[in-house]
Amino acid sequence: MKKIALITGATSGIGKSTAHYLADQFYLIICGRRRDKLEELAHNLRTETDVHVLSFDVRDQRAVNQAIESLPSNWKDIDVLINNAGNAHGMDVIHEGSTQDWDDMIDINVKGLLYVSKAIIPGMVEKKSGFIVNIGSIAGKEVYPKGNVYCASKHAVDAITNGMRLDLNPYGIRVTGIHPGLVETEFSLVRFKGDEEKAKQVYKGMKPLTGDDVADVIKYVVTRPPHVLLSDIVLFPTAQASATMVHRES
Ligand code: NDP
Ligand code: 8X3
Repeated sequence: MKKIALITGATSGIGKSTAHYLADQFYLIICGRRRDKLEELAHNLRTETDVHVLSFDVRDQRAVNQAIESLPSNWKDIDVLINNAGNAHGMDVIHEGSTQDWDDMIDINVKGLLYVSKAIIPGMVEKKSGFIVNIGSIAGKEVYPKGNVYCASKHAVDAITNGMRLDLNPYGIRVTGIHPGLVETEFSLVRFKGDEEKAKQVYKGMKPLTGDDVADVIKYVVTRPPHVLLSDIVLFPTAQASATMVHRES
């Protein structure tokens, strides 16, 4: 029988690709705010696996708990948690940043990840098994100009990931941090508040990763034998050597 994987941020980008990549080996709980996109994805995935849709905002702890508690009994035994929901909001020097953007990034990328984890990890502890994959970023390993609060939120994800691995070690729960560089998804469109031209510039003259590239690595990580743990992975497109060094053809 297949195990159950829950993916946050499955309505687009890395999360959506991950749902497609995991469908042959897992039953899937797909999460996000945009229910129409989740229903469409579920419809497409159901040719391959069983799918349960949960629509909630990770910022709202009550909604997170209600969603997880609402799972039918045959969906409650979650084996794999992919904490992927998140975004950058804005890209400004620190003295010009919007406090709303700061709140959004801390509330979604950090507190949202914690709320979802708190709702699911106790079940893993009880059965002494489970797998958690936290999607960090190269922004969680380095800080780049105007990245300030987004980088802080992803450094927090890195620290939380390492803390989870320590605390959950006695329970046989594996915890992996995956830290991608440039991936072309809705990410830059969200960061630049719908400005398509600005979003396109981010990937100009280089070949970025796709959501599928990251999903492929996630699938590899979560399908290793039970005694094997890839703890921390930085994943770049070939044209990228660091957060700030990207080779571009002009
Ligand atoms: P997308 O914008 O394509 O996807 C973001 C996902 O997060 C969407 O499914 C969105 O769903 C969900 N999400 C955002 N806010 C909330 C919220 N408040 N509550 C619930 N779900 C939410 O971007 P990516 O696929 O690129 O991003 C996925 C992860 O990868 C993020 O954590 C991002 O920081 C990280 N990352 C991205 C990189 C890149 O270059 N693209 C590089 C490194 C890391 P919905 O809007 O429907 O709620
Ligand atoms: C997304 C990658 O370089 O835009 O986390 O921060 S970057």
